[in-house]
Amino acid sequence: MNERSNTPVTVLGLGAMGRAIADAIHRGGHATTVWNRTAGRADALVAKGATLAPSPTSAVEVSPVIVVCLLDDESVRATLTPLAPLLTGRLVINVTTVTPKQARDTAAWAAEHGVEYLDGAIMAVPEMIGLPVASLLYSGSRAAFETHRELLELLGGARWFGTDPGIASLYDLALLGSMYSMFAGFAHGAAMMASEGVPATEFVEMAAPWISAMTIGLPHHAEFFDQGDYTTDVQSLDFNKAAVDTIAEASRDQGVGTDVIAAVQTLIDRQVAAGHGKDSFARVFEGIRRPAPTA
Ligand code: FVH
Repeated sequence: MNERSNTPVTVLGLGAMGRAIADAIHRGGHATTVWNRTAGRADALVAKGATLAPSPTSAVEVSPVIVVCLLDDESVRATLTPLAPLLTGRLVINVTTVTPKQARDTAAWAAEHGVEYLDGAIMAVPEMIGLPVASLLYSGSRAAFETHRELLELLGGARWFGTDPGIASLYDLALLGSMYSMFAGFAHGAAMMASEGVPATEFVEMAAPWISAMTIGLPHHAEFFDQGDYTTDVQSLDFNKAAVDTIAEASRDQGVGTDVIAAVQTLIDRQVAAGHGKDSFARVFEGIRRPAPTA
């Protein structure tokens, strides 16, 4: 089931991402109406043929599909709440970064007002929007996803993760969480090398291929996590504890902060203290999934 390719679309929010989205939708042949709290951000889009609406009300009443790309959940709620009566019978696609709970709450609010709701998460920067390298995750209304798939694919790869409106956002934040930890690990390594005057631009030549090569182990870790059996005859927690403690000691010797590596030490130590030193390093997953109660 496909939408008509010329379905009018309204985009609320013209920050860097909202502008990229509106541009891709307009280039895709949809009559595109845009609104932004602060005037002036629509100029380039209007020059290309998009329509600037003077208010959120006039923006949403002209389109059956409303794409919301604002700063955060608070700005989404502040913008959508007064529009509720007008949104009834329309589809809201919210690609603002929110928590799973916020996505579910907005979906519940939408359902109360007869608004169809699709939550989206953008795994891309604005420059990637419209290219196959952009990946957008969706959850919520399956009918909306299938009906408007062509529209969604104007933005990049589109994948639907289920009717739970929070699951796309959970994937988004889990992926971002993995990424931030990886970048923090790289910053720690770069700080160690900087302590001896090695520039990060030199260190990265070793670090990037090393980190990339190590990702080959992720599926093996994933199997441990899913099975909950961490029995191993290689690279036990005891073995890794020695390595990680040595990294922490070397960091201190070099006058470098241990914040990042200390977090890894804490995770290992918790498992070792519970008697799991012979198990795989992958067992740290258990300490994250079920954190120790705080005093
Ligand atoms: N830019 C990126 O690389 C990332 C990639 C991954 C996903 N994010 C998320 O996309 C949302 C929007 O991001 P953005 O890059 O467009 O953000 P800004 O350029 O800062 O624009 C923010 C827009 O939100 C408007 N806004 C803020 N507060 C309010 C409010 N209370 N009421 C109405 N609108 C509001 C702001 O308007 P203005 O400041 O121009 O008046 C911008 O239109 C975001 O969730 C990212 O996490 C992007």
